[in-house]
Amino acid sequence: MAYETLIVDVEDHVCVIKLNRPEALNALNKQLLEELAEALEDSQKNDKVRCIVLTGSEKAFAAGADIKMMQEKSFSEVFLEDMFTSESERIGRIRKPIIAAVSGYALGGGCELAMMCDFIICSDTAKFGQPEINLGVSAGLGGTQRLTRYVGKSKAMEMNLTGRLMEADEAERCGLVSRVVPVKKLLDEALSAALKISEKSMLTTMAVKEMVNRAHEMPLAEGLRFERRIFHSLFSTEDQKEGMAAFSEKRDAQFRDK
Ligand code: DAK
Repeated sequence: MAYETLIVDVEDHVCVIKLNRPEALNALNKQLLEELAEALEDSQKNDKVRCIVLTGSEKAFAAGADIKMMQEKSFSEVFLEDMFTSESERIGRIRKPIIAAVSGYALGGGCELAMMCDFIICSDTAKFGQPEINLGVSAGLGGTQRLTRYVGKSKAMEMNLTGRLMEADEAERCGLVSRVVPVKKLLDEALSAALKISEKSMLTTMAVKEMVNRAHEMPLAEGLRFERRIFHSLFSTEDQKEGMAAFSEKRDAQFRDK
């Protein structure tokens, strides 16, 4: 499938999706988000793909939603068209793991898109922020909600109220990103994490993604019960037998997603 705003490449069980609107620092518009939702759904259906890496350019992962596209819109237009709702919900329904590889600006909707992924590896040049307040609006794709859960109220409030950008080292310190790597190694590091994930049982991988995400959605007691029940159910899989046999026999496991 050919896209105008994305470059998509599948190799070694990993689908790399590169946002590709360089003239606008990968600003997110309807076309880009629709194409992204479609590319992710294709990856979900494609048995060859076991992990997805979402990335941008060295200068910008994405500098936010497209301001020029939004500038003249009225309340009734954005409300009635329910701007970005279906695209973001489609992205949120992907069950395979998605790693965001972020270099340069991840601002507004760009920061929110990175936070929709399962974890973020960023380069030492990355800058995160929710500067919508400077435009007279607020975040609208999770910048007041997910960011608060990632970094706590104080930093999220400061970033949303002042528009201050956060550099990579601060993002790592406060848990927004899992790791910071040199900019030239960003894609290699993200691919190597993706390849590691690709070697696991897809059943377990998808279950674990769902379990960790529940931590944000459920009270602790419910989350722990959910985790325990899924853990129990994984004993019904051939992959559990294979993984534990491989350990005992001192060999690599050959998972079959069964
Ligand atoms: N939208 C449109 N164009 C953008 C853009 C953006 N967000 N960011 C950059 N560009 C364009 C610039 O206009 C420029 O285009 P030309 O002038 O060359 O035609 C080109 O990209 C290069 O940008 P600059 O010349 O500005 O590059 P600099 O290196 O000087 O500065 C910068 C880089 C990232 C600091 C600067 O471009 C900047 O401040 N950009 C805007 C950042 C921003 O405010 N982002 C938040 C956008 S608002 C919604 C949910 C969420 C949202 C909306 C709706 N719903 C649920 C409905 C999200 C809103 C946002 O993200």
